[in-house]
Amino acid sequence: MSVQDTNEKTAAPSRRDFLRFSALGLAVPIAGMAVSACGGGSAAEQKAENAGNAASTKAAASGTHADSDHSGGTMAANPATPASAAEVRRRADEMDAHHEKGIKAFPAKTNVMGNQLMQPRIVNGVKVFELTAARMQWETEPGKFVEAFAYNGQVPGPQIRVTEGDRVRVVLKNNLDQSTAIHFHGLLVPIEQDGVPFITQPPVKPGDSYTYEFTVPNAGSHMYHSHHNSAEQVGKGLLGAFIVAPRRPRAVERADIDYVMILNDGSHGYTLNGKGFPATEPIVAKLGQKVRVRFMNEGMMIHPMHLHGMGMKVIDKDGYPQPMPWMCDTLNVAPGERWDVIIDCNNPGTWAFHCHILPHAETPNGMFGMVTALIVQK
Ligand SMILES: [Cu+2]
Repeated sequence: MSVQDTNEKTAAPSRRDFLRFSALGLAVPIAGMAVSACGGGSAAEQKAENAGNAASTKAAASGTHADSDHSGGTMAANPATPASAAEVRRRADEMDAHHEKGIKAFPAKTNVMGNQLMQPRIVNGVKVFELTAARMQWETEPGKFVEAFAYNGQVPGPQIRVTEGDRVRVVLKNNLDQSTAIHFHGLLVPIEQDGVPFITQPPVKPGDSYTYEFTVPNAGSHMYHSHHNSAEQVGKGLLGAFIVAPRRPRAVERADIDYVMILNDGSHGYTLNGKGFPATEPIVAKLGQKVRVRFMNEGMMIHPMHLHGMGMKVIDKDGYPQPMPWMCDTLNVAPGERWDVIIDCNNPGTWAFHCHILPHAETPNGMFGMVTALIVQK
């Protein structure tokens, strides 16, 4: 998928409005104003402006605008002449109304949430998790459905939580129309349980099942995901959290709330736990509580996650304790990485919590994608 394709999906509202303005002739009045306001200008100036207007019109007609990557880069079309104060105010009000609508809708309801804690079946002391991979339509934000590959009808798949030393069995049923396999990302399992087709096992064909079983070797925030046609399969939702509690927790990891935040950026757009703002889930804590956030990046891009109002104490990287915990307010989470942080909720309020690559979080029409909030209640 090209950058332009991604942009058209995620930034559709702004593009639509751009086209709508054009359709209503609002781009033309800008051009008209430019000419009349510059009536006293030189012929050369007018010619330059007309060329600019022609470029804008051409961009509108082709459905693109020059700053299509939202980089803030230099080529965005600008009106040649300032609009009237009333027109500026009208446009500002219109833009602000879009922003306000998004904020007011948060947290917006969608039909199913992913990443739900899964209770295993216990069979002779073994914790058994059954995962069925199948296609479905997934609602990333109200009314926006995308083609998904999901485990047990959830994106991300069900959240697995076990303890170091547990015996675990994962039974994969493949109801997809392509082969698949599960890799346990971060778990130091024996080679035959590593889930990589043609390296450690045959692919699991459509209609077939495959059983993984191992004794959970290492604590930490790990993941499970497809390791077959993975750009498509993981991008479309075959992923989940595999959290291993240590036998002996450290004092530094004590927390009142333990929250998993899985980042993704495939064909579903920019998502936190399978949802885009305003359908993302706020984290709610009481003043004085400690929140552990386990960031996991299942996407293909880096996402610097930024929290307003409070710092984050980084305690673990990929399940490995940091020799010395350290503080930050923006934490870069690269593909495949897991970072565990502790937030001391000492500042009441509803704090924005978002990816700081701004085109992953906001368009001219308001916030979207990788945005949520940490709500600290008094
Ligand atoms: Cu991002």
